[in-house]
Amino acid sequence: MKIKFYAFLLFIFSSVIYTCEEEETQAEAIPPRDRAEQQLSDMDTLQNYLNNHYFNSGAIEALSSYPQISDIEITELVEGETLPSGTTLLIDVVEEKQTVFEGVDYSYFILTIEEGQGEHPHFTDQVRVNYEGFLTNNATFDNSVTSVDFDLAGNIIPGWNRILPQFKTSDAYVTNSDGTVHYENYGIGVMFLPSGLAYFNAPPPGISSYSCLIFKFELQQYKVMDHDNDYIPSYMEDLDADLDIYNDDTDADLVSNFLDTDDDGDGFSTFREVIALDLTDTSLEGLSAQMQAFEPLGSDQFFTPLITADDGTFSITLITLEDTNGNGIPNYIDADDTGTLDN
Ligand SMILES: [Ca+2]
Ligand SMILES: [Ca+2]
Ligand SMILES: [Ca+2]
Ligand SMILES: [Ca+2]
Repeated sequence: MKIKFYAFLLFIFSSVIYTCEEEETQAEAIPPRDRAEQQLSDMDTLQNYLNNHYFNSGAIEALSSYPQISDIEITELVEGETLPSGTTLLIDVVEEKQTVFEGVDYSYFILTIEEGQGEHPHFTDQVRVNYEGFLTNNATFDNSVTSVDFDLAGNIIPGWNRILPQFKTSDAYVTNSDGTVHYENYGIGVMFLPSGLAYFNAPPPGISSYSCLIFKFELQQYKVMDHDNDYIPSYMEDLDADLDIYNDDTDADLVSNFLDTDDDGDGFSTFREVIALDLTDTSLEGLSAQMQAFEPLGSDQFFTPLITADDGTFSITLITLEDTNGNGIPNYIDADDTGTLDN
């Protein structure tokens, strides 16, 4: 069992990746375009771009150090020009993927430089990334100067929380003497998004409505998020597994489960309706040994994210979901079932 130590508490949120509710309200005066029709048009735009641009595949392969987004150079293939040696036309290397958003079938494209050797974040986790965003005319509209943290469960463009979990984080990083962190073996790639998986009709200033967006990105770290601190990680609160955590509301109290501390509305807090066993140790190795004693975990068990206390001790909690009446629904989302309530 490998323990991930997420050492950073400073959250730097960039404004651009988040969609803006206020602008969406203002934009209601003009009805948004039909999503399915816009997707057809955007696929033309993206395919055209991928057919007319290449990247420096040979130079990246020849790098002596781990690739960074600044190493990825995408260049337009001018009409009549032959493909330069050591380059690859984007359409020949990208993967086309599908997803559903707002009930509409979407396709998008990914160029994988390296998948990464750490772990896959969940679609509701916090991620630390470096990125550069640009338009299909290759004009850059945003980029991170240093690594930034994003809550994928926040008001983020839907392309991000679908694509970043397909990559892995870094498995090796060191903190330099000046406090900066050097990462290795992270996931690195480029995503090509139709407007429907980006800002659609409500972009921030500097981006036109219905713009297809392209992002180079490095996925450095992640942290499992439990937004309501009820022991159930937010990705598990997407009960219908549709990548939307806002439409899951077991007790229909208009508070989505990932923000609801009593998910089934039975008057008992969710954290009391599961069995929680705290494990603590002064070393990561010691904690890891304690955790291994419980392996393999049952399908109804999981560990919460690691917590490092001010005094340097490490702790983690083993959660077991109880289903007292055996109806297949864990107690915390079964209003007829409370279980032991032992914490
Ligand atoms: Ca939760
Ligand atoms: Ca859902
Ligand atoms: Ca909850
Ligand atoms: Ca409850």
